[in-house]
Amino acid sequence: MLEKTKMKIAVCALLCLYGLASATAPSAEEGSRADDFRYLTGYASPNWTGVYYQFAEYSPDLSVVFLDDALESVCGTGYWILYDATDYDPYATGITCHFHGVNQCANWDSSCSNVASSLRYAGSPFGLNNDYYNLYEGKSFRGEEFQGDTDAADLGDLDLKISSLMVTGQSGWTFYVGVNFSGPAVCVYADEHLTTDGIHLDYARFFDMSELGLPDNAIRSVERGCLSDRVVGASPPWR
Ligand SMILES: *[C@@H]1O[C@H](CO)[C@@H](O)[C@H](O)[C@H]1NC(C)=O
Ligand SMILES: *[C@@H]1O[C@H](CO)[C@@H](O)[C@H](O)[C@H]1NC(C)=O
Ligand SMILES: [Ca+2]
Ligand SMILES: [Ca+2]
Repeated sequence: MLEKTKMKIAVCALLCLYGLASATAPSAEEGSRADDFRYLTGYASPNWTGVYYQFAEYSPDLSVVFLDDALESVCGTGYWILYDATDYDPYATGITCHFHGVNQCANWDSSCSNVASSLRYAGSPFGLNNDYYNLYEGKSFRGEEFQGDTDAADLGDLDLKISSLMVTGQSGWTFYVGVNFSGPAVCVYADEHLTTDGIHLDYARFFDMSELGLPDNAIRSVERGCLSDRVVGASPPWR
């Protein structure tokens, strides 16, 4: 159970695709330093009340914990994506619901309240702000993923299928439209930088490939580092 009195409740950490959820009142309580454990506690009522479950891993079907279409508020750390359908909603095209923060709480707005049927995080399974990339088959981070923290000369089953992506941490990543690190490419650095009590979360997200200036379903390889003249975001230090 979360120790809510120690939780720094900051400004809105929830974001639906094109709208902010209602922000919570800032709390004056400044607790002890939290660790950088990634979690999302989902609550069945507003203001982080009611039945709840603390997620730490991918959850493709919220009915397993009796919270299908039930979440109205959340508290958490990390970047979490919630989907209307199970299995990360591979076929839909509407909104996905997003939480990003470090020990923050927020209420879902009406477009995301009582909607989520699956959820997962973006970023490294090994550490909150480790260098990592997540490539998604669908727009808005839907469907199957190709993810990693090392070079990938090809994307296996997701070759020529990538339609959205996220990077996390401090490294730049270069995404190529050719296999084996060939062809036109774009380098991406995190361009959003969150900090609470000295815990950092750096990320960049692209809901579709046009935001990166690449064609849809074109990425074929990934290399660590910034190896293209086309750069999105700026290299660290950021703070
Ligand atoms: C949530 O908390 C706010 C601020 O304390 C309060 O105004 C609001 O009525 C609460 N909402 C519910 C549904 O309890
Ligand atoms: C990629 O590189 C590997 C190793 O050099 C090579 O075997 C493979 O044929 C290359 N693939 C393409 C499509 O060029
Ligand atoms: Ca649903
Ligand atoms: Ca695709």
